[in-house]
Amino acid sequence: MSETSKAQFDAIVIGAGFAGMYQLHLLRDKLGLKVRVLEQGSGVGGTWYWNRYPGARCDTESHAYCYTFSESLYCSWDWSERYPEQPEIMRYLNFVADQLDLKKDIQFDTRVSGASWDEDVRCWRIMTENHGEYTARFLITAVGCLSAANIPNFKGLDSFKGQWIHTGSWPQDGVDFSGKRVGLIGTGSTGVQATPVIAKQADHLTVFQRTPNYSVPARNAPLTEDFKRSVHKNFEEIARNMKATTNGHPWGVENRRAVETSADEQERLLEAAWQVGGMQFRAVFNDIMVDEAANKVMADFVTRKIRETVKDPTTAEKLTAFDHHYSTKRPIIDSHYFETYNRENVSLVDVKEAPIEEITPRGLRTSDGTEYDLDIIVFATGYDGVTGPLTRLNLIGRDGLSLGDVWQEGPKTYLGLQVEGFPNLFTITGPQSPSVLTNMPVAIEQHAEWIANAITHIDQIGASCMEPTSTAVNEWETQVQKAAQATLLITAKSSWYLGANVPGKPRVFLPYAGGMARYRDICEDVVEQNYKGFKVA
Ligand code: NA7
Repeated sequence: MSETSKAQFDAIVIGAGFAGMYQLHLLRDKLGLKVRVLEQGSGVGGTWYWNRYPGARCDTESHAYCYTFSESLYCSWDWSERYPEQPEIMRYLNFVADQLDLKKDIQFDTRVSGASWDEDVRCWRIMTENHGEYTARFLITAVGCLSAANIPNFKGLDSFKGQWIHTGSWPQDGVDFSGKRVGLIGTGSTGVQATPVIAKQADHLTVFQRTPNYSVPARNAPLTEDFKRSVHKNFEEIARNMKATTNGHPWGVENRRAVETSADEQERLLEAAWQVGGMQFRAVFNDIMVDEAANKVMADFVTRKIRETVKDPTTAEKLTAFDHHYSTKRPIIDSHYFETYNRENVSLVDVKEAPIEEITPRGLRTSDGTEYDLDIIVFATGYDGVTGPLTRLNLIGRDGLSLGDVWQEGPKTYLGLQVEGFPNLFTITGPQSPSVLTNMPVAIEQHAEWIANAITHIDQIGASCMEPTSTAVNEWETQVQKAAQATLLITAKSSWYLGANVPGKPRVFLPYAGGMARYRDICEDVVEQNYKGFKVA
């Protein structure tokens, strides 16, 4: 094969995490296409490959944070803990890649620098930084929703004499915190996970908090042999439930309204759910995301628990000065986060009151003039979520239009799967799909299967291109905004779901909030109506 023909593929997939691996399997092994996955990292794992920070762990229970397309694959893996830690997820994904013989078609250490649609030959030209150019009829992004780091543009960062790290690109060899004065900026899921672990190693840890977050105990624990056997035995039921629920988890929300429950009963139910811990805590009542009075029941309960846990009243006050309703920002579960503030070597600084003004050679200074001497600064400052990983790919569609330009005022897609003017581009868990509001592997499997079926359809009818119509895109945007407006999610003005964490990003609700089960039905209905809303030419 010549160098040129080697670089021609039916499909190029960008990213070798959960999404890219399954898409490769479907397109190569089920459809018989010539596929290549381009992956920036040196191994599979996607977001998990980079997120190696201390305490990195999934918030979905392990028996639901995995593929369910194959019972034999599901039953040939045993998880060790209730929530899988990053190294265990990496072992799982490597196991899957080996079982399905995926690695031979993944090109590692390959960063995509751009891609453009060539209308004359109806294919995508994909450029890489270090491995030349590829062409493919189909381009599928499997780049994750939280892979483009948000590093605030603090004045003086270059002058810092110590070490600074963003949690999403953690050094492979780890970071030694022993004897160090550590500053951690950010108290989202990442900061909340990292704080207790770093606190145990560091000489002193200062947490810089802009917005406090509600969090519920994860109650992580090793899994018993009985539990491991039972999930294998009940595979079908677990997989069926995950497909049927709004959130893609194997548990549903109770059919019970907080506002119709007596105060004593509310307390009893919440206390029991608090003891069980985890994301299910939200499932005690079905009105907390739509009714402010119901939501307040949860918010008050969690606030009281935090105040009971944190001994210093000033710190407790700062940790509970919430600016949003319970669970309207990404819900968090933790392992001894609030207890950590009772340690002598941990302090909390409110940077809403006095924002970080400058990073200095010795640490950082806040606007009230206080200087903090630090050896290491950890940026747990999150991501340019959902749209960032796509706009940073430099995708150019028909007529030289860039995705960044088309999405200047917020993402415009059809079903979060395709963008008008970008034929044959498919975006797994793209904006305006349920993605981050659901258990990701469930959303990923549904998208990858839908895309494989769409490609089969295109080939079966002898077409060459597929893209959405403007009408379908506009109607979907209305549905996405309506779904968000029907919930309290839209009220959390500091949420990254709305792009609020990235300066200059348009404030538009990014995921589809109508629920995974309903979304799946919509996608199936579109297919039944002969790919309604898509132009297949
Ligand atoms: P998040 O949830 O976006 O959290 C980032 C945190 O960093 C959050 O507390 C931010 O405060 C804070 N932040 C961001 N910029 C600044 C500046 N300039 N100054 C001070 N503090 C800042 O990201 P995570 O990595 O924790 O979690 C991402 C997802 O990964 C998570 O939702 C799960 O899906 C897994 P803010 O709230 O914006 O005021």
